[in-house]
Amino acid sequence: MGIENGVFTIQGASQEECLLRARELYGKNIKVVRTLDKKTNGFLGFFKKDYVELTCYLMPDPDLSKYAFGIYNKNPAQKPPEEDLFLGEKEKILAKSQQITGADPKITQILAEVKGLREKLDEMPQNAPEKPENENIKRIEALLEQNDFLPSFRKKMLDKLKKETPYDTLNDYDELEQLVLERAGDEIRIYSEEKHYKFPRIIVIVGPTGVGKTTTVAKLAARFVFGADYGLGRNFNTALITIDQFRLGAIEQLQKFADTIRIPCELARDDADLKRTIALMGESAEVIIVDTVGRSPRDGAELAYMKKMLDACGSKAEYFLAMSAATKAPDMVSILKQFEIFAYSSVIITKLDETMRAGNVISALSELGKSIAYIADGQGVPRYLQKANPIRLLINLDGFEANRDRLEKRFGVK
Ligand SMILES: Nc1nc2c(ncn2[C@@H]2O[C@H](COP(=O)(O)OP(=O)(O)OP(=O)(O)O)[C@@H](O)[C@H]2O)c(=O)[nH]1
Ligand SMILES: [Mg+2]
Repeated sequence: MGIENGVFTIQGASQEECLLRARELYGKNIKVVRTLDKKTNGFLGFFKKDYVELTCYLMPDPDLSKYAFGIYNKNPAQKPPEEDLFLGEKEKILAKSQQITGADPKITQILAEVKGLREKLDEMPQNAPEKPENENIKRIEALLEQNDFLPSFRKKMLDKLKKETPYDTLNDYDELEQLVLERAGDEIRIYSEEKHYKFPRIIVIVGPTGVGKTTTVAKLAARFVFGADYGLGRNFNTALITIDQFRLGAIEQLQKFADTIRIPCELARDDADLKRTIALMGESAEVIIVDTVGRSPRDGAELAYMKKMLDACGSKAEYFLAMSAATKAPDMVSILKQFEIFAYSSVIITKLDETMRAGNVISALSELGKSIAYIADGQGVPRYLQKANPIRLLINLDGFEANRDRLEKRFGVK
């Protein structure tokens, strides 16, 4: 047993024993190239014994000097550089392999493949930079950020685009832009109103301070009062209640509007008052809309207090959360969560006219799986309130050139 050009044979009772011995002698970096089961001749057939012979070669090791063989530990100063060592060793092994493997063409083939792989590796540029991001994807990424889409939404959208978009399309910016709009549109859930309500229908508008709740109550009321003109089939007897006795001029603001369109409007001061007013109004009104006090989403105690009072509206009451489109996406997420105590059916987005972004609305609603029922985009009553549709939000995305025909075909709304 000796080593020649990095190749050696070793014998033992089993393969494990051979490997153990080989490692003791030459370290870990050995590769078995052949295993042979051998038999001794014995004496007239007696004392015949099986043993195993391994043919191995030494893989290059930067610290070969520690092993007790041949050339490498002669003079450490002359130790060849690691790369030369490897290449020299490889040549020798390949040469040797031709002798060893004369009987085993498989090993020659494997070694040739290893050589080929090594050559390919050598050809690859060292420290190759990461594959550059497609320029169009970068543009889209910047636009999504500019439109205040939540980071999680942006990542989801971009991963999907990169994964599912054919290479040609990735290079076609206009097409890519439409795909992004369509996919963003797919994330928008529209609230579908029930067709048959048991009257009186009670609608309660909740939301943070100053988002336009009272204005929205007025706009909604006008839609029902002039229902025939707004595609509701007919006009509805409508009445208003406000529970806002705190804000200066709150009741006057609503009362003035109610007088203009000649519908009743009452202030309810506590839960008993609210219950009684609803019962009274319900005798003639088909729709009762309740305006509430603006509450900070951070004020959990106030929200809980208002919830307790609003319970007087009964279990049939439908709640809508009014939220300004000018709210930052993370704040929208926390508002959507904090107002969940009202179990709101859907969301009304107000003041869309005040912003050229809609990524916050689309992504925050999508993140929490909430739908959108109405969009308000102006101070005028009742003109600036419309049933929500994805296109209204998509065309509000800054920097995107929406192909309206295509969006209308996809989302089926004019
Ligand atoms: N630009 C724009 N302004 C709106 C819209 N809706 C309401 N406003 C304005 O927002 C301001 C506040 O509206 P309100 O309806 O009083 O808001 P609120 O939520 O009832 O306020 P609080 O009761 O104080 O919490 C008013 O100046 C409205 O004219 C809208 O869709 N677009
Ligand atoms: Mg108000």
